[in-house]
Amino acid sequence: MRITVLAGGVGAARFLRGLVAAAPDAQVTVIGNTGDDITLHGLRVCPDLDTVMYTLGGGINSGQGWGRADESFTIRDELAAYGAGPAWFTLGDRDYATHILRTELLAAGRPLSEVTRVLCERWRPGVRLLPMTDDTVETHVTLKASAGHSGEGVAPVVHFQEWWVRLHAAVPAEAITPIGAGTATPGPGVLDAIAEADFVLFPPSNPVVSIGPILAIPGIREAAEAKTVVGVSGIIGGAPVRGMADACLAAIGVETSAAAVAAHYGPRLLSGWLVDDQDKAAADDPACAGIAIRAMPLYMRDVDSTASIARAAIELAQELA
Ligand code: FO1
Repeated sequence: MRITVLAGGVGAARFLRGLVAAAPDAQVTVIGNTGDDITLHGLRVCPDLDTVMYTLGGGINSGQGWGRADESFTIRDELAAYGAGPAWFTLGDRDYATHILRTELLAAGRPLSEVTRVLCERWRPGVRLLPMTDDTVETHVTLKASAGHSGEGVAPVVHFQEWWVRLHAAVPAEAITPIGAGTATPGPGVLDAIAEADFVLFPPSNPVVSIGPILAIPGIREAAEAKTVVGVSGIIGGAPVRGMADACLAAIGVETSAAAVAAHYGPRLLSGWLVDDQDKAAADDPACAGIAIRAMPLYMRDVDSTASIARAAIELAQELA
């Protein structure tokens, strides 16, 4: 069975652990979001690719969902001693090795897809991890010009990571834009992975900043629309399970509810949608017409409960295919 998953963020990585447990014989291809990528101290950091690679490869700091386990922070502290920021984005010593090697290979002219394959040779995540594109895409956030701003100054734009990590998405966003997505080309193997899949899954990732940038790459949404796509809601009872998807959804004028996110993806793209029991009313919501809704416990408490969710997604996809 060939399954292709569009993934970004901690929720996706945790879902993937359950998916590989539920379908150990499946060939799983993960199309990873690179809109979160940032260059710090001259090093290219790819949070959503690394979270999948570390989580499935056994190196993740599982409490945080990002970064390495058993970390130390000597480099961070030494840089801070020089006053070399940003202090708000923590990179551990072990994690630095990934960014150093990635940057070295990129500087030698190797595309991100090839660099990711090289890094995965060490981690053996058990899935094929493909960047959504080898082109540079960075999500930037236009902050609402607060009443306190003097004059007509242009609303400041910050890198997604600054909005997410330093500002905790607490400053309302006017717009969230995957810069470069519109002119980017799907990475090697991406369109084939979608076309050749038995079905496509959307894990409980942030629909705006994790799945959104992937779908914004010309050709990817269209390729997925031709397939059976089943998604798992990351919103339960009107709130994101983790992260701050509510702040992102507000930025695009979408209500923070399981039904609203399904409607946001739309019935042309989404064939099925798993919601938590608390949100089973979505099945009767006219906004979700054309999307098969199934309700079940959606909290990913551990690998077993996550595997149950993954199994339900597979079964729904097979039913709809
Ligand atoms: N998230 C934080 O809240 N604080 C951090 O200092 C931080 C550092 C960091 C370093 C490497 C990495 O791969 C991820 C990191 N993250 C941090 C998480 C990151 O902001 C998110 O995982 C994604 O970009 C959003 O899904």
